[in-house]
Amino acid sequence: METLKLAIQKSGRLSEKSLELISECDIRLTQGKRKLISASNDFPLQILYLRDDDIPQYVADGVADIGIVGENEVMEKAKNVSMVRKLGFARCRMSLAIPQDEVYESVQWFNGKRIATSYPHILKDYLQDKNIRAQIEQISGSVEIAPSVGLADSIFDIVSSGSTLVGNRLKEVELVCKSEAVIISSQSLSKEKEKILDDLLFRIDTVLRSKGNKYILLNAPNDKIKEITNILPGMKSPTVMPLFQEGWSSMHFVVSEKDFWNVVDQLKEYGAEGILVIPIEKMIF
Ligand code: PRT
Ligand code: ZN
Repeated sequence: METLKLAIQKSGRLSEKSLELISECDIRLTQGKRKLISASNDFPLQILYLRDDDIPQYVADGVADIGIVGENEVMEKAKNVSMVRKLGFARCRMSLAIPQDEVYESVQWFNGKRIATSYPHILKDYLQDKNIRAQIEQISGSVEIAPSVGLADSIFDIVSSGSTLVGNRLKEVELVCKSEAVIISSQSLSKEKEKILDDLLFRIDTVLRSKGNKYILLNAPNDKIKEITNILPGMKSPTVMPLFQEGWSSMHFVVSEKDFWNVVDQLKEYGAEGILVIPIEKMIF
């Protein structure tokens, strides 16, 4: 029996969520002694702990079969790997930023300027696309201090809350691309490994689907059941059960997180009572 090798980040922003996802798929890991590798007794999966920058290469070379990594690393390394799932965590954007007191009108500002970054390939493609000639200064960390120490005029880096930029008196002027954690896969998996990957993706999909949804239980006056059903987006038919108290029923249904507050406000207007909101562990279709 073959084992699928999954590379995840050893320690950093992606590590905890990557392990959490595996655990939510009900795959329990036996810890490797020095935490370089761990395996599972209940699913044919082995975990390799690596630096995130190395994951695309390891997957492209087949040392790992699949990996969880930021799209930014995949785009930068442009390896022969397939992106098989977006995972919805570690969301960030990749942006150009310049000193706060600079006047900025258009991307033409960057003509003839020096831009510090750890992502030279993504930046080069972007500049080429915009017809900008600039000098790329590749540095591996603390990109945001480059302008203040005179190493560059501007930076191209990952932005999340924006507070790092503000702390370094920089302003974000162009959003180049967005990124989130993704699963990448080698393009030459054996039939057996493909099957394991399909099984894993099936579990991951049920987890991801459930994350976006809530299960709602409530009591409603019978004469409002129709109205309540009409405000539930995409809901064909909620479960309705009579309560002991005459004229009232219990309704059960699933609602997506994005519609949730909107729906709750309307439910109250229709006289719904005892509204219970329950997280869903898995959703299987
Ligand atoms: O050691 P290893 O090489 O494995 O880790 P690393 O230090 O290279 O990566 P790590 O753990 O910092 O980030 C891993 C991945 O998380 C990145 O490749 C992105 O896909 C994603 N991610 C999400 C981020 C951020 N958000 C983020 N905010 N990666 C880095 N940052 C940094 C950014 O570089 C900047 O310095 O945080 C700062 C900006 O944050 P704000 O909130 O101040 O805007
Ligand atoms: Zn890294």
